[in-house]
Amino acid sequence: MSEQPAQPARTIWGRANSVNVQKVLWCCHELGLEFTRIDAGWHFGRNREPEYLAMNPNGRVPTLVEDNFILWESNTICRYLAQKYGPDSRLYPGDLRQRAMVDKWLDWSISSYGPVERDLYWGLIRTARDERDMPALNKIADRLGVLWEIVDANLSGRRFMAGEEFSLADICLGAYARRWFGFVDLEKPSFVKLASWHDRISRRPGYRLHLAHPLT
Ligand SMILES: N[C@@H](CCC(=O)N[C@@H](CS)C(=O)NCC(=O)O)C(=O)O
Repeated sequence: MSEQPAQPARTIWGRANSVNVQKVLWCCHELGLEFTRIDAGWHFGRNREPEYLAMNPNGRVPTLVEDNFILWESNTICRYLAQKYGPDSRLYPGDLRQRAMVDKWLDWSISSYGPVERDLYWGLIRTARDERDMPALNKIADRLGVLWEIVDANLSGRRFMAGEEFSLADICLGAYARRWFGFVDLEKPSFVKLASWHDRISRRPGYRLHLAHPLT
């Protein structure tokens, strides 16, 4: 009987309501990886302390620690985990063109989508109702609608973002999609293919465990 190689001691630093932490938690679930999570960031603090800054000089979450190996940047962490522990290349394909299709959405989500969404998330979810600037928030929702239209078009004839197989592209964009579909009180365009993709990925146990809880 072949023995499974021992898993390293794995710690993920970061609060569970951070979109960037959620991607990594979901990725671990898809790969069957165990971890200990330590709350850090925002009201939990810790991320400006010297010990944390020595691991991650950005003072941001998440940070992954495996034995003495330390890694930050959520999409990089997901890529690392998928390559190291997903030998069948399920989440991050070995074929370079297939892989590039995944990378494209990882980069797009963090460079084009995330920076626009941030102000909406804070202004809507983390601001008291009577202090919300709804006209400004609806303007951001319009900009995000234009971006989701690109995603919707990409899903034409594809079950998942990079083709027929679920991949890191679905995790990294799916974490943002969960928030988009959870936003209420906004004028949002609706997209059929986007909604059915989100429905498909939201049935995965990793999504249910790490993303389905209320937006906070
Ligand atoms: N590009 C970085 C961004 C990390 C980031 O900005 N994380 C946010 C949470 S989503 C954070 O650390 N905010 C400060 C805090 O929580 O105190 C990544 O993807 O890991």
